Amino acid sequence: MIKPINEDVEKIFKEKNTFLIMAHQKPDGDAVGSAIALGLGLKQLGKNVDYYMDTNIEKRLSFFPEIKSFNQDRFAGQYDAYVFVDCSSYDYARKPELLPDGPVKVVIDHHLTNVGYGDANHVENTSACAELIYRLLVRLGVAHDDQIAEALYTAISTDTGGFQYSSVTADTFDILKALYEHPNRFALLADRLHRTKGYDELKLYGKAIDSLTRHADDRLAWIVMDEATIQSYGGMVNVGDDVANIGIQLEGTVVAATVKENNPGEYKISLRSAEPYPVDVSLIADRHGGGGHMRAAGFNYAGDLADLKQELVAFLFERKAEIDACD
Ligand SMILES: [Mn+2]
Repeated sequence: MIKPINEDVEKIFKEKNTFLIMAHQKPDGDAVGSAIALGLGLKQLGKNVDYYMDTNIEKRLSFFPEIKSFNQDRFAGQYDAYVFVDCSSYDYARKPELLPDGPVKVVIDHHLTNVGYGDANHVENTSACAELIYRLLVRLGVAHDDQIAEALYTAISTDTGGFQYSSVTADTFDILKALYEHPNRFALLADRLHRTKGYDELKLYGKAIDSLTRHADDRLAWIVMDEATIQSYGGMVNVGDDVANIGIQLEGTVVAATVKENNPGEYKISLRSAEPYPVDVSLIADRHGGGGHMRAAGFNYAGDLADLKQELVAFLFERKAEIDACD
């Protein structure tokens, strides 16, 4: 049984005709896949769609033909609605500098830190934003063609580490079941999304592992990829989202922090927390203006890395009793 979607949100997609779709900065698989699945679905219904999206997308996600139509502004000045997918806050959205008032703002997201910054919002704790997009498309009567199915698969697969995280539910698999009804290339997609890496990318992962240190009685795994290293192996385009999952593989780790220096002194911090420990890393991300979930969160940071490390160590020691009780 596929669950419904917020009625106000559904109504806007039924009644309006021209949409600008946006997502968070540095879009991941869920952001790209959700935006594309929604865009293609709306186009199938004869609606007009533009995307305003970062095009600096990881290589493994760059195969969607629809990416070529990002940032074309074909309907600029005529939008009925602005749509934000997979974007936990308005500040974190990648949006035109000037977003004229008038169009209704719709937010579809699965981050519980999302306060609902739209005029109509559907925020629900699903494994990926794409679960909500799937449900919306069903409500709108969109037939899931191969491209839409691949976009949804990509989104859910990347946000759940290949359907492994605790965020995965029976609902997730109901959706997958429907996607698998189509002739599919999901095995090939899974390979591309989770295994295949370029030479530079794989070497960069090696550098990330080299930089790994442990703190807080080995409860914190700390990885730093500095700008020079990233640049010498092909730049940020080679830093896949899953680099953030390296530290959490280390036995005994409760929190893994991965520091990526985008520009000198400017960092993107990715946090992960391990099962079964009751540690919510979105609390840390929230303090720094970012967002996310209990097990995966992120934020931008421009301060001293030693201070950040100390903050994480303190965060873990505050929870020491609860953590030790889980061993
Ligand atoms: Mn997501």
